[in-house]
Amino acid sequence: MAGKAADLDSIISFIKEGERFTLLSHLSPDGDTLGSALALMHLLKRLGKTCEVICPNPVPKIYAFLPGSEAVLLPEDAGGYDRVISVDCADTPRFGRAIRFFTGAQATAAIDHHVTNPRFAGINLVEPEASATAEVIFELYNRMDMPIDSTVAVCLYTGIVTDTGNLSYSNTTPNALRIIADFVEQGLVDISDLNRRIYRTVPYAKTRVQGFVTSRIRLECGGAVGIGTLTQAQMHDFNATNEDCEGIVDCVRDIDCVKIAVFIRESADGTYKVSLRSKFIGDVGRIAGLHGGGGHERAAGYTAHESLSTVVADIIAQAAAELERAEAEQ
Ligand SMILES: [Mn+2]
Repeated sequence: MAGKAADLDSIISFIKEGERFTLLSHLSPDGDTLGSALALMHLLKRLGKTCEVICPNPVPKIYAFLPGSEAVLLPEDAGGYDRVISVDCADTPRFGRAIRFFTGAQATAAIDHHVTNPRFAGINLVEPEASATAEVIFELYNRMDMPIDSTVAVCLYTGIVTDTGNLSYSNTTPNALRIIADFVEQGLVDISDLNRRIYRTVPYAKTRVQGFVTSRIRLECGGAVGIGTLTQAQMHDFNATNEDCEGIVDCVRDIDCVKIAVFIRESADGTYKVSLRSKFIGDVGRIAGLHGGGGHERAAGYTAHESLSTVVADIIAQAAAELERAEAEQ
């Protein structure tokens, strides 16, 4: 049997053999980890299983429309069951303070699509060729002959579109498009309604803080490196939450001359969260790796403990060196 089918069947046995499950979503939850975990929760409940979804952070307001999102628990409100399935988590630090549920479980499984996933669970269904974990959950439904209704389709659709930049990034596979096409054909999702909820429902504070950062972007290396910064004091001025700062790095990336985009945001504890993007050239995962961070060629990040001016100087030097290295390699 092909590896993928065997891994799917291992997860199916894992599900059939258990009665109570804890599903874990990752830190700073996105549409894929939440949509996938909720779609899996609906599957387990239909099989008559007991199931809880735990996320180390509250569900972002923007994802409150996901069917079942009100059931997602913070670690302190959860009991923890004997079987744990992690969803869309590339490694165990992604569990944050929910890690005790994983380490304390009797049996563990992981469903994911990150190529860097070290297969940390007892049973691992990791498909790097899938656009999103939601695509893997879709395969699970199919292999179990479980019908997909509108509730599940909305969860899976959200996972796929949010991980593919609304079906526009290079990880947008024909399979992802086929899944969405089938959902539309069967009348299971209303694309314009979901597009409005996911992409055109922006808090006032987010729009303003984004404008503040983008109006002060600094270009370095002849414009090839773009840098935006935001301190806690500035965030307070705009009443902006961490959630409101999502996506600012993409605005930097989209500037025509920029090859490597950087967004540096101060965290409440005084450290700096550095988000990196590249387009066409330059491996930002390599830069993040120098700082103990993670990610891949086009999107990565790390936490810095130095002063803002040092963090800025370091990243300019490293982005320039990375562009030089990548250009020499071409
Ligand atoms: Mn994902």
